[in-house]
Amino acid sequence: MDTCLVKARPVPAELLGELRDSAPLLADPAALRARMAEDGHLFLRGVLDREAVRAARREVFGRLAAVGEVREPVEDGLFTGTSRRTELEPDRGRFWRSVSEGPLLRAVSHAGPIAAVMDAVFGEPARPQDYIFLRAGVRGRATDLHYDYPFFTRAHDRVCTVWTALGDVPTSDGPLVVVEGSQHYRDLIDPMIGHDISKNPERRAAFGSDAIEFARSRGTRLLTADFHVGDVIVFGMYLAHGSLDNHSPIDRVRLSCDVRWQPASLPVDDRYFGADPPGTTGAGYAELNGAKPLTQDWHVR
Ligand SMILES: O=C(O)CCC(=O)C(=O)O
Repeated sequence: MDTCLVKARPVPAELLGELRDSAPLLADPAALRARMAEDGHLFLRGVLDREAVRAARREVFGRLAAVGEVREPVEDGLFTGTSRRTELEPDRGRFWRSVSEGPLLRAVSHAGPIAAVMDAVFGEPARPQDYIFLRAGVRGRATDLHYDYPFFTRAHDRVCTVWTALGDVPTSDGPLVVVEGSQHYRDLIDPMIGHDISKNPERRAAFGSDAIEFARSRGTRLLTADFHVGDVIVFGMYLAHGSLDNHSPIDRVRLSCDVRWQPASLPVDDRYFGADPPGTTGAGYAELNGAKPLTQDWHVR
């Protein structure tokens, strides 16, 4: 792995680990579920159709190229440093919704191999939320550590996040990072139970300390990997995660999506389902960071 940065500081070697590949366990769903219960996540290398993922990447970056944000050839995902999105697409939410509903993206995020993977993870037929968090992150961007519980457990907690690298995402480009063992941090998890972020937005989901300080204080490690086309990571609502900084030396935009899946037999949270889902706050796709034009002013947050 290349240098991993958090808030522009390298993660010390003793606080860093590599995600272990659980893809071989797909042949044994009981063992797969045991691994999920043990680790709180499953890193699955090469489980998606690589050509389909590349097609999804071209589809999304093609839309960003049309608003002046990404250079040709679009599959390289290089940021131009400027944007004409606001003038060309003044309705941010509508634009982002249309990008998020791209058929080639959906063929990867909501159908194909991932559906069988998630049936195996739950041990019963699974379904994805319609709402998708598509993330195009320029250099300097990162996601603070948090648990997903406050966002997605209004109906129940048998919900998993599937985070998909839409292209290679080496550690220099700021891939997902998880906190090893954080599914056991009762001091953080117990007070979170019943916390619904949209009912109590002033109580932040993110942690106060950055990922390096947090890992050090817990005597644990941050786990990540050089993600390749076709890789996904699946994790539950009780695993702390965030991302590394994107410090791509060539200004490559980190492209990924995350979608929540659940057993099809269980009730759904209406906010994330339907033809035009309202999302966490009710603003639909307009509420997502992805809906904002890419700018060089991104700061790590
Ligand atoms: O992709 C990221 O930067 C963060 C993703 C995340 O928080 C999630 O998938 O729940």
